[in-house]
Amino acid sequence: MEKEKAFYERLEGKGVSRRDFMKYCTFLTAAMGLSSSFVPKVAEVFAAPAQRPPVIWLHFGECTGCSESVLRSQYPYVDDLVLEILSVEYHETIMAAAGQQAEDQLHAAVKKYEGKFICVVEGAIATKYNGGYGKISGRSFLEIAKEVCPKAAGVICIGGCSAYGNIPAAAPNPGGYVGVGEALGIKTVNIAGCPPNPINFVGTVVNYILLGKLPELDNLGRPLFAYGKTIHDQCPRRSHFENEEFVEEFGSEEAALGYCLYPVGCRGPETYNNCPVAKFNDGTSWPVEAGHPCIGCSEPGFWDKFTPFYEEI
Ligand code: FSX
Ligand code: SF4
Ligand code: F3S
Repeated sequence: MEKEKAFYERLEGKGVSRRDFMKYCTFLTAAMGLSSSFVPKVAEVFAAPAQRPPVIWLHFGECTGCSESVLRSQYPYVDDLVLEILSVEYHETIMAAAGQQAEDQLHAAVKKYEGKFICVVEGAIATKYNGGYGKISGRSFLEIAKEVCPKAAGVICIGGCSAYGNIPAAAPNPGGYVGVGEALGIKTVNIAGCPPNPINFVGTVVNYILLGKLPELDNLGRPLFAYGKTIHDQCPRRSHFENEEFVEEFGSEEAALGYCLYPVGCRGPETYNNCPVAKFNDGTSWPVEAGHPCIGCSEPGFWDKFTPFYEEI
């Protein structure tokens, strides 16, 4: 009770009402594919966490857009919520320590929480030339990943780079960049997207805390609650050429189809993600709604597989 009271006071101090918070929990519960009866339990995970899993968050070859996406862009308070439910022991972008101090913190955290921590990885790993194309503090990404990941209770790849190689692995890829699973020969939970939707990461973590297990995954390691359907299956623009009323309104099937971005290279029919429902920036919009074709950012093989962009393939 005390914990919960202090939590709501902290939220209010940041200008977030209890109502806003419950709205967020309702949205998150639905996005996780759980029934509304779970809303109070989801709220409790944040307000009075029974446990806060320790997290070691590694950065390899990437743009840090994934951290930005989780920590800033959605609800203004989502960063605080992430920090409420997770005990982030190491995260290069947000930690105060630097240099040797940061290195020491990493080693100490791995030792202290061995077998218990969640390893969140952002970014791809260079595998050629002994991992020589990507190093931190004199050690290759490959060396660091080999040391840290096997000691974790589970590895969550946040973003397409750590999941499948993504942009760092785009041709000609001289460093031999690949995703973490491929580099280490391990199974990872893949929160795909470039960047992924923060709700898909938070939903995965809340699922782990609430139900004691990771969510069900597809054969590419992506949580089914978020990546179970294609963009096209959920796209409002689709209705324009499949709905008789729209066709009538537009005058012809061809004109109604003109509203769809397929002719300018939309990869929605082959891309699995929940963007049309989850949206970005506090539910403001998502690429196709903003007039830009989906470029397939949550699929393995992105970027190369979907270029040249803006052309029908
Ligand atoms: Fe990759 Fe994330 Fe794209 Fe960037 O760190 S998925 S380049 S948005 O930031 O890894
Ligand atoms: Fe499908 Fe893209 Fe057209 Fe939407 S815009 S209906 S996702 S092809
Ligand atoms: Fe990516 Fe397509 Fe969504 S480009 S952000 S999966 S609409």
